[in-house]
Amino acid sequence: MNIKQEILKAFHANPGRFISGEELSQTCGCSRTAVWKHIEELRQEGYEVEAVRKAGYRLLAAPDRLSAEAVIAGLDTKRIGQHVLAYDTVVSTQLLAHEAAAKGMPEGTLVIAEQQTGGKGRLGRAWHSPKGTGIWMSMIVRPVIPIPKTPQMTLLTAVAVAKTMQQETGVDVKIKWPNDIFIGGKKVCGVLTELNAEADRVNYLVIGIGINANTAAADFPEELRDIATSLAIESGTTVDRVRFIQQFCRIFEAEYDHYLRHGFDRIKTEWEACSYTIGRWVTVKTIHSELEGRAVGLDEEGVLIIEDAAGARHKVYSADVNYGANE
Ligand code: BTX
Repeated sequence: MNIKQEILKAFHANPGRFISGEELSQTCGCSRTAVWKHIEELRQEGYEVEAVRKAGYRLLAAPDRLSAEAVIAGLDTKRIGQHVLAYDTVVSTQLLAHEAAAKGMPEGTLVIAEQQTGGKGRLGRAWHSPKGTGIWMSMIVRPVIPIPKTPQMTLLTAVAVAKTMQQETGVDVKIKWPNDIFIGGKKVCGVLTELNAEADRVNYLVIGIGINANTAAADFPEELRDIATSLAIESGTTVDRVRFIQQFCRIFEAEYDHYLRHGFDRIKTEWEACSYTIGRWVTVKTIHSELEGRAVGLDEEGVLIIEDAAGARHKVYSADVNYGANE
């Protein structure tokens, strides 16, 4: 048993309340001295724990650090987030999540880091991931769905992130097809879905989520200053990153379970409701061609439908979308 984990869980289950050393030692199945030793360790890690004779211990404040224990302690999900691999500095959480998935880590495993030195965007682009300000995480999922449906998981993830942002900060967010989340025309989050599959079977997906949570304007490099923003800049308050991840796990799991049972319909409706793309005049660039037209909606599979000037409808599976000058 991870004693520190159990102590934190007990604190979360009893917010603001003192828990006696005796009670903690029973919950954790260890001696009161061992409880005391692990509380000392938590203090070293930045947790503020008050100790009062006869009353016991109570948690006053947790550090702003993404540890596995902190994320798991307040989590009320069945599988999403129940396994967390937390790091300080990594090249990319995507790489580590692929390794973990290949070793058999279960569905819902999260790989999170305080900083990425080689954060990946789509098509070889880079994702700026400065230390301690963002949520840089990759999630392993193993949906039993046909391979052509896997892009729906990107749309599902974007809906879950958008809902979490709205719930936690109240800001009005929009999703740009397929994978970006915007606030007031600036990017606050990107989603990168990578697939590992055999001929006709999904082995697993690694869904990478990069969220500018508490990034200050000055933390963005020159080239991103006009196009990127953060939740803190837009809402004026610091985001509790641990709580945000826990809420995201809860919302994602509910959407995902519904999707696995009932299909894509609900995601389609929710996605369209907060879409930045639908109704706009766009230029769509695929590897093979370029197309201009109005984005009119998603089809029932999650494919973007563009209507060109002549009224012909085109299906777009994977592409970069740019907006017209007046859009
Ligand atoms: P994307 O290719 O749609 O977006 C990348 C583009 O976004 C860059 O070319 C740049 O213009 C801009 N950009 C880069 N960094 C930022 C930032 N911090 N905020 C706003 N705009 C930025 C989107 O790719 C998918 C990104 C996924 C990132 C996550 S983080 C955890 C996981 N690990 C990893 O290496 N990638 C994913």
